[in-house]
Amino acid sequence: MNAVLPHGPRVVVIGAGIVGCSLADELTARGWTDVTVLDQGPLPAPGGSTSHAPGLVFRTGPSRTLTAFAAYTVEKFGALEADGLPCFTPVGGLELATTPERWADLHRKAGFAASWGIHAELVGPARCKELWPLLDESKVLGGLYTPDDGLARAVPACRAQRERARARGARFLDRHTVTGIERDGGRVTAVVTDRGTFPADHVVSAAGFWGPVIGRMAGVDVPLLPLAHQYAKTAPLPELAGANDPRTEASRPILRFQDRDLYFREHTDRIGIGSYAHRPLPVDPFTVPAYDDAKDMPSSYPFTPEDFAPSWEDCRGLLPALKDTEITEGFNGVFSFTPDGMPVLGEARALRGFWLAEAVWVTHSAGVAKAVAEWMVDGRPSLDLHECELTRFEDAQRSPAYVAERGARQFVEVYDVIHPLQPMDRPRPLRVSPFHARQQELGAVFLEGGGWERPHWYEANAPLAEGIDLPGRDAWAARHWSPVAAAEARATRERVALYDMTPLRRLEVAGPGSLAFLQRMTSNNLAKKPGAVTYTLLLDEAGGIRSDLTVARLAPDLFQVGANSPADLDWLLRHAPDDVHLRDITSGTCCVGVWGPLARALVQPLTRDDFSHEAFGYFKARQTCIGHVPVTAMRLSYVGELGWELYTSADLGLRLWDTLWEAGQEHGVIAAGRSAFNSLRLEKGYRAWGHDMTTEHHPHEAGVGFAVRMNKGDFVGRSALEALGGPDAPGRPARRLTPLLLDDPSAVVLGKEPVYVDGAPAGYVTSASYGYTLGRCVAYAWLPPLETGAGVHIEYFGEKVPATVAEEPLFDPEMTRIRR
Ligand code: FAD
Ligand code: THG
Repeated sequence: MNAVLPHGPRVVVIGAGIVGCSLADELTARGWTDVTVLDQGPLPAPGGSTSHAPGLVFRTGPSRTLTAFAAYTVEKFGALEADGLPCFTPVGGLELATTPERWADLHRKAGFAASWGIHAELVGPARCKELWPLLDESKVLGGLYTPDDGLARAVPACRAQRERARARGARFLDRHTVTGIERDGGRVTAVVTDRGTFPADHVVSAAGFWGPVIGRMAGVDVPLLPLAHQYAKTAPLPELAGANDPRTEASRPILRFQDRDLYFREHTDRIGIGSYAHRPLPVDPFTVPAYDDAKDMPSSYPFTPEDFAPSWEDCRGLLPALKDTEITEGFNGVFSFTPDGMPVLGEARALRGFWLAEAVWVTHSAGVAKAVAEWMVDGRPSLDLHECELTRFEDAQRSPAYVAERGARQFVEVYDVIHPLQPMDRPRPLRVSPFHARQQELGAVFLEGGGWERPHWYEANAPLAEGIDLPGRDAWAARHWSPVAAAEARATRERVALYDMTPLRRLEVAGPGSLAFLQRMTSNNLAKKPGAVTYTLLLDEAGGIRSDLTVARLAPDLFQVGANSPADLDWLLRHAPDDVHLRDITSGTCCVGVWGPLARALVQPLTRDDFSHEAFGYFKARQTCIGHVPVTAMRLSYVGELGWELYTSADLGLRLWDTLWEAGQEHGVIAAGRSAFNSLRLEKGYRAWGHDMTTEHHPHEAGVGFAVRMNKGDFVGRSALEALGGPDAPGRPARRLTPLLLDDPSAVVLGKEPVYVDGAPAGYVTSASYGYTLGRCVAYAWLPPLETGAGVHIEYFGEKVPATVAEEPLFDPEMTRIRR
């Protein structure tokens, strides 16, 4: 019986694991109380991954969003009680280093902790031993101790949240198997089960690794791969007799031995061991047995001791007390892996009202539930979710083969030390530009992004690097980097270079409603003559930056949009009226950026159109021919040099490249890669969306207020910006995206490092690169407002690197190099 009359739309949540229960709590707390949670299994432990999760919560990692999710889980479960005990036990967390590489990485991780506001300490072997007396400390170089991490009691946390949600009107129906999703006109209308149909305005699939099965019912691809992971328990250890209260089970920190893909926790007088060291054990979610047919639980497969054997030796090496005991129970438990290791959240565009909250660890569950509830109830989450949104995947990243290969790879790499630029090695190559063969001939070193092969530098340019005097780099910063990038940057500033801009997302917006639509969706004024290009922002209703775009008006009713991620297309499609036709033209087209002081000398002889500054101004576009190739030429440059982006269809791409290459020989043209590109754009102060700014930031504090025209008429986000007033609106922390120059010309940072002001952490680096023209490393950081010239410190692998607040743009403030 419902205690209160339900309010809000009818919500059906599929799955009563930690995500479904947390979501019911968060939705009902926000006044949406007509919530029905269905599960095929019996409560309280319906048989999904949550039913046997050991509940380790380590909060710190490279993703600020995941850390924020986890921090909320700790805070919430810590205050939530079941059986008179909190649902989170702060035993602390200890990550061990047994190799110099890991020890260095823990220093980097301590930096993430400081950046995201997590208390962490690097500790020596003696302190590790004190924290975990069973350790053989001679194996250990040191550890990262996070005193506020610990153990979530997942099943009790489910119960406590169910009780709260129930008191507010939610109902939980176990033993209801969902068999279909009903829809009408692109919206969900009901959820069908073996025991009746449940009408719904919103349906959330919180079905864990069954996500693809529910997704198929809804016609939505859910890009996750279920994999089994081994968890085992030892026999009782005499060393732990009486050490722990059987109700909380543990008092020593949760322990990670990542060099051997292992983690540990106490279960009163036994030790639980999780291993990622074994071969990937994928599970087909479509063939998982029903609850009553499963031997134990549907998410639990029989333990395979042969897979555990090498790990057991590693355990005994680290914890010698285990030499006198054995494994008494174990299982292969199933949970979800995605191609990039991140959750899959959000509403499917093709089926409105159908939401996903999948591939979520217990660690992140409460934070995810809060974000999804905000998204559903308020229309937007307060946290930047771009790394987690369903819409982040390219079409080519949705195939079952891709999801299987990358998902399995995520399992293998889960504890590896991963460099921020390190690409996955398979499946590659997947997407290549038409210039790929030429790039290979030039010795391109490719990294991968969005499925594309992207040259980072070209070994053919190595001779150009010989005369350049560059400071040395530490081994980490030197990975996926080459001094050749400096030569490519210099050639761009001094002569001319070709950049493959094909992966830059391009959208075509056509039809009679196009202008009105783009005016409403973006912040700058686009009501200009055909031939104009405008830098503009996609804002959300709260004035947060969803993306930054270039919009070229090619004809009165035809626009080409330079965008950032697949989410941009999704966002625009959601809002597009019937008289606007929107499509992504990236795959069928290509783009070369021709940039540098000699760009005009290179291009002009290839076209009959006048490419002079007077005839073809800055931020203008026109259709012309380069030799035999019809192109759309746009005069703009993310690297801050004279030049054009030249677009054509994919079939003509190679011809375009060859034409430019040949004509460029007399000007010393080179091909240049993304490493130089990123350096040049940072010198120029151009923001990279997703790194430097997201929906959490508004244009003024991000330094792109110039792209907002408040007086052009209404647009999405306008009223929110008006309400905010200036950059330092009351109720928001005053902060600026701040340009920093490192004082020591030989110092480098890479991004996400903490920044200290007056000795205390005050913000974090968003992106950074050596500025080869400036002779200093450039770093952008979110910081409280500071005077130009103020001194700060950036922490890099535990070292405090001095840096100074600089004046933007750092390079060519008069724009003499571009506007000429
Ligand atoms: P689930 O708990 O799987 O819930 C989904 C529910 O959907 C299930 O109850 C299922 O019955 C129901 N369902 C599915 N299909 C249907 C249908 N058709 N109709 C009705 N109901 C349906 N995470 C951590 O953070 N820390 C850890 O230490 C940790 N250790 C782990 C150890 C092991 C061995 C395993 C397997 C996982 C571990 N995880 C850990 C991961 C964590 O358990 C999961 O990510 C998390 O529990 C997923 O929660 P969920 O609510 O999304 O899914
Ligand atoms: N090229 C094209 N589209 C793009 C990008 C691009 N869209 C996505 C992303 N990159 C957008 N980012 C920028 C950032 C800065 C500039 C262009 C694209 C830029 N800004 C000038 C400035 O700030 O001085 C001009 C601004 C203005 O005149 O309004 O050039 O690389 N096609």
